[in-house]
Amino acid sequence: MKILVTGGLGFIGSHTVVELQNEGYEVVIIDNCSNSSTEVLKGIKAITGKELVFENFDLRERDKVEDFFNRHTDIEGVIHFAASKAVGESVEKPLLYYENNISVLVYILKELQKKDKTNFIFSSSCTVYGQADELPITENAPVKIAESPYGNTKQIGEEIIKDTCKVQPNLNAIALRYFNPIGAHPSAEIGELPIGVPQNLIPFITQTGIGLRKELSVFGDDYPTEDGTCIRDYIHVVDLAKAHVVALERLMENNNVSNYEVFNVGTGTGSSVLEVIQSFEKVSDQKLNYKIVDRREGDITSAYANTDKANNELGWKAKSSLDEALSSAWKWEQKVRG
Ligand code: GDU
Repeated sequence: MKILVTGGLGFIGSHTVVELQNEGYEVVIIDNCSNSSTEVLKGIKAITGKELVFENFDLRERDKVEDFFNRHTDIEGVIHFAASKAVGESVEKPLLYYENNISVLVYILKELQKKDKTNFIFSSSCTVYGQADELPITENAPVKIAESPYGNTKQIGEEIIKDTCKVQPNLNAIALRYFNPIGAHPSAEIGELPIGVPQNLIPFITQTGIGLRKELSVFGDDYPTEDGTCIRDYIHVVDLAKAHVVALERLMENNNVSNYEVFNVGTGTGSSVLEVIQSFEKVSDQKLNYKIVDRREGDITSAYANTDKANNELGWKAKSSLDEALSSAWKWEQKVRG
């Protein structure tokens, strides 16, 4: 069975390609390498030993999207990762985000609606919940007004798919709302490669650990949490990748309750920034340089998932601990820069 993975050279995309190949799926990747490189193909091959098809083009070129689907009529499912994902950049360049994340989604769905039956998985985010009123967060928690164009594209993306599914019974879709993906493949053949100064916590920690950054700034210790730092649900990227494969199976087997469903994908456990630092210090056997600074604008206090729906209906559960995830991130950092 042939699956299209857009953005398949990216952080979550590449790990999902590995899990798909491990389960025997044939994979076609479309990626424009805007935030990745073809080196990732070597990493994937080193893990699975399997071939795949890679096409390097920009999905904003609509004629190329159309041409692609005309050439690959046997695609049975699409996992759509290709998107821009930096919150701050989205505030500076909103139209780039709306074009990359919304126009492209529409182009792909327009091709899929020509098919008799088609399965689609969308990368959504826990950002749609904003600061939820109740923790842990269930899928029924209200979607809050987006804090950034990036967050807005995830909300609008979900709405576009939901509205399309209503009138297109041939479209079978699942949106996965990711919490905070971290870590790397245990082989250290693939991992996260942020360009420039990392905005996210874990790559900043590992780059500080390896000596590339002087110290980590912890953004605020006066939040209403036990140790005063923000709480997030950090999920190992391999666990997250596996969630895509089981979601795809649910669509393929027609086990879905409705033709549009939403699932939280997290561990169900919240960890504070200081707990993450402690875990890193333990697995790397070294002290981390850090200082407490002011809060970062736009950060919410606490977000972690209620994962009952994914556990019960997808039969999926995150397996890796925070220590295991950080240990894999550290192994990857050492391989890349060591
Ligand atoms: N943090 C620091 N120092 C840093 C980086 C992060 O203290 O140098 C803290 C943040 O304040 C936050 C926690 O670490 O409390 C996690 O921050 P990340 O930037 O790693 O993750 P976020 O939860 O802020 O970001 C996630 C996704 C984004 C987007 C965002 C929406 O990674 O893609 O969806 O949620 O709010």
